[in-house]
Amino acid sequence: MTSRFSCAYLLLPLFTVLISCGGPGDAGIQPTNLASASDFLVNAEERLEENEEYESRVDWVRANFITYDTNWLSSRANAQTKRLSVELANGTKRFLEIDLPDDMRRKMNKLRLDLTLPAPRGDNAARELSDIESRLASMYSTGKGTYRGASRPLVELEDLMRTVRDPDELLEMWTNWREVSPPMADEYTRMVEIANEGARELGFKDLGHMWRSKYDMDADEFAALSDTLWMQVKPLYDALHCYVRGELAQEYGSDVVDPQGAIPAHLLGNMWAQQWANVFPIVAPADADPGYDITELLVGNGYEADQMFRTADDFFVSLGFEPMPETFWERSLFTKPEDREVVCHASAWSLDGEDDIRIKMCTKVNGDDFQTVHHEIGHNIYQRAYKDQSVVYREGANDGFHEAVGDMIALSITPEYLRQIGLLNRVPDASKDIGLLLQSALDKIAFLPFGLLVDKWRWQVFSGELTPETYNEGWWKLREDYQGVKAPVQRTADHFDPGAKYHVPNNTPYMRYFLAHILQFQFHRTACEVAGWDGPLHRCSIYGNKEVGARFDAMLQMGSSRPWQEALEAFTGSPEIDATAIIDYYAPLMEWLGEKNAGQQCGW
Ligand code: X8Z
Ligand code: ZN
Repeated sequence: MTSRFSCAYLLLPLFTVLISCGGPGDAGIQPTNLASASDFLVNAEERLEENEEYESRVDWVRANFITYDTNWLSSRANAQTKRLSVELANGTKRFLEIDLPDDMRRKMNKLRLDLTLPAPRGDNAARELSDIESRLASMYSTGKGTYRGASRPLVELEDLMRTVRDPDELLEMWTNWREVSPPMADEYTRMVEIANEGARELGFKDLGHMWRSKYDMDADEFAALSDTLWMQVKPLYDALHCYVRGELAQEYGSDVVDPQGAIPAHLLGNMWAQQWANVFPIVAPADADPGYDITELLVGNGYEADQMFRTADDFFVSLGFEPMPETFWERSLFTKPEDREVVCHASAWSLDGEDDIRIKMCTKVNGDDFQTVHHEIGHNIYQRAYKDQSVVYREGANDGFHEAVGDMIALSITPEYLRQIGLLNRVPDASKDIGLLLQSALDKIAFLPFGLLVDKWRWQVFSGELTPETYNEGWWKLREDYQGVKAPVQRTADHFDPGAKYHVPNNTPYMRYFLAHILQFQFHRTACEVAGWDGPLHRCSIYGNKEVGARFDAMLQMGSSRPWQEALEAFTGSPEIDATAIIDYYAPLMEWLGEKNAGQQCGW
């Protein structure tokens, strides 16, 4: 593949910067240095671009057809990419002390920070690391658990955990799925060793320091920012936890759910107790049940996976975005094939950095997956919006932005919107608002501490604060401290429970989802203001609003070419990420929870 960027195209603007900004700050920019930095970047962009498409296609084939050979091929391709990225990241070091125009400095930083798992230089490290990554990923994706003694893939267990209420059956699925991860522990330990070494070679204290450095601010400041955001929303989480625990204790009895303690992790309608909306029927207030259930609406109206995607695509089209291309419908994978192993965890792909965008997901027709379908299409919309950026800027303003796009749209799936698209006959009146808010909070508020702690755990692992002997104990300490959730049965150092969550064996950083859960409400609030909405935020749908769509698209098109604070300001008018929008959104629920919890001893 030839690069879409010729040298002349790229060099011209850079020299324009040099000539046009002759202030004192630029006196140190030496033309020879500038020319060599520029050559370096042009070359880096060309090589990355060429490599990226090849690797994506190999990875796509592997993810759709997991075999010994496709693992081998993808591990090879990933090692090659890693070697290239390590070479480029180390190559930026010689420009560290040189004054460069902002845009060139930004690209250098992006190259240095690009890898999630850097290998140290040398012949074998990239290969060893890629092989480990491939084995960990496969163990997860081909893993099975049991239900009533019969082997089941994870998607089936997840679906069952939505509705099964028998605590023993839930416990079986919960413990059995976690058999997938102890065999990962040694490989994970070795992986951490290698990647830490790679991060240190690039000038970071450890891999966690490198991950925290990706946010256009000092790494420590970022850690502090995430804690500040958590402290803003914690009172809401604590109130929700208190209420849900009380209802679960009534349902299961206080010998199963201690009314004063942490909630056993298998009872919350989700394999990882990360989103709780599936226990809504147990905890719903009788007088505010909104009277509909998305799963029932989808099933009752004969929806299949394809139509869920068409519906999400139509939403984006109503905002003025181009529909997904024909190739999206031809090449995506929407349901789990019976005849082979695939990676079922949902993902959105851009194969060529242009229009070959696709989704791979083992979709079930239910409310959870209706959300996820919007989430995934949001990724594709973003990928297409920034396709004309340099290859190093083809990513979200930060990774939290990428995760927030589709979720922000899904906040507009209001009863009125469901009526407009023919799924709902009658919109529940305002007396049902608490039910609507509670249902939504069970996903969005319940998720927050989980979103935060996964990477708190990894930061501790990467820094050495946790050792292989304490990996699992450290995990459960964070789960209990932040979420007030505990393991339903004794866990030991021989278990490796973090490995039973996709993002750990697959090395996908997780703080992005915490940020996204804050950002999506900021985006939603702005979108509703632009749309002139003056009712409660949870009743606002931006469906059909082209003005909002155009303004949103302008932010998406920026990719990561500017610091995320600027992208945020471009859309919301403020460069600050803050939790006031999510707090505003749930304000009526917070008040209601306060009344319900009065006299209860909250906390754990
Ligand atoms: O992994 C995802 C997406 C793909 S980026 C399906 N999510 C997190 C999870 O499943 O743990 C979305 C919500 C959080
Ligand atoms: Zn995502």
